[in-house]
Amino acid sequence: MSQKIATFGVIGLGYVGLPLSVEAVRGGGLKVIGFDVNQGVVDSINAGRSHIQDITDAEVAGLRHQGLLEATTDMSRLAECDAISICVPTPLSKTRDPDVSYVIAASEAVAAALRPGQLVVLESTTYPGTTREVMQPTLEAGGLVAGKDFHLCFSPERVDPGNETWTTKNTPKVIGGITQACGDAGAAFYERFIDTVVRVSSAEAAELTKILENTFRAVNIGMVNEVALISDLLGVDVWEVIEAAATKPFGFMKFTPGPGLGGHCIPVDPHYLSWKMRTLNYKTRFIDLASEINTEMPNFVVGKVREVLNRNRLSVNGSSIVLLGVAYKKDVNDVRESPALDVLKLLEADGAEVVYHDPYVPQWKNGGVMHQSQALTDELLEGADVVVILTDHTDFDYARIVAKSKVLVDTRHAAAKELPGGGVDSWIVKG
Ligand code: SAJ
Repeated sequence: MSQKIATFGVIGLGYVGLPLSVEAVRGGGLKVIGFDVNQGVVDSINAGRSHIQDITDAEVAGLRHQGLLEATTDMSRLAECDAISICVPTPLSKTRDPDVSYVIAASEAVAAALRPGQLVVLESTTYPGTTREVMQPTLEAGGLVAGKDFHLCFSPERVDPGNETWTTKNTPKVIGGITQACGDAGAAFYERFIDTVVRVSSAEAAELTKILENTFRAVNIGMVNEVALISDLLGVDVWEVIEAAATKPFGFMKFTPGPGLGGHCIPVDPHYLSWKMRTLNYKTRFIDLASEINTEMPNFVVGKVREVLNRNRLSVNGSSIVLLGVAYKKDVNDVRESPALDVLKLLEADGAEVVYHDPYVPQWKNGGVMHQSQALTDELLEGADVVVILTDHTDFDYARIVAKSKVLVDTRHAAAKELPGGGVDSWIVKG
């Protein structure tokens, strides 16, 4: 059946869906119809432009020119697709519970167009059970049966934004079906354009695999952030300790402390598992503790700003602070869940006058206020009471930042190499 698949539908043309679409055309000889509710995204792709950092305009324009990629908001055209992947957001609600409304909306659109022989795959990170408990009933409502009339699988996305080494094509792809026949069909399909397909026995196993991957990161980042808090109390340089531990050639994996946990994956996905386990009366202690420590880090960073202002007999109130980097991690333009949001709010709550510079984020809407990235002039650095490095973008000129800043707090250990003698402590580089 997988060889008969000629037209591939991708719902959600974001950092997962657009690269998946491009790879399916390039490697799988497929024609792709991309579906998105955002007319601007659809128009941009149909005009041969990419709104995603990892895909160039030329790649989109080339596929458009060959007539192998088109985008639409018309969900009825899902009937034209032999295979459909759902790559929509799975955020947390305001009450920090899973919000699977986008998955449900996409499932309902697929159900309305479902026909025998189609393959449907959910890629959005979600709690174990979503595919079988939420998607399957929605898709079977019209009388077709999963594993018999159509196939239904879960296959987690593993896109690492900005990672040029590991791409959609060469990152191993895990997949599990509602039935074995579903898994067979899904694996055979992805094998047409993804180098390595890893088959697991069920949709639940695939869903939990992804949550394990991201929980592993959240918990280890939480652990290393706690080591940073401990080192600060002990007067030990946490960066020195981590570098030394990382010399161990086995049994250790390096994670680094920072201003907190950002992105729309790592701070979010483990809470999908916590929520699911609460429904089974189980408390996911590691996830909850890691979250407690990670969400403490912005406050710790602001404490360092207060500390260095105090050393200079200045109050936070009325001080001028420059944040360098507001994206959630280096070399990306995404500010979702960025710890910079929390640092800004805490400093402004104390009356500080805060501006930012981030070449990846020309403007930044925060709390209804639109902030503009300031040009990184000598005057900006020299005029600040405190400069705070929040995101260690590769192309920052750290030597200049150290030279021109009177007082510098570095939350990423990015500028330390410019001060061989070391700073005041692991965080206050100049003060
Ligand atoms: N962070 C630290 N210390 C670390 C590593 C990361 O503070 O040692 C912070 C980062 O600054 C960032 C957050 O954690 O704010 C998350 O960073 P991340 O490196 O986990 O990257 P994400 O969220 O962009 O994407 C991750 C993917 N990244 C890596 O594996 C390196 C991957 O786990 C998933 O494919 C992706 O989440 C996803 O979509 O689930």
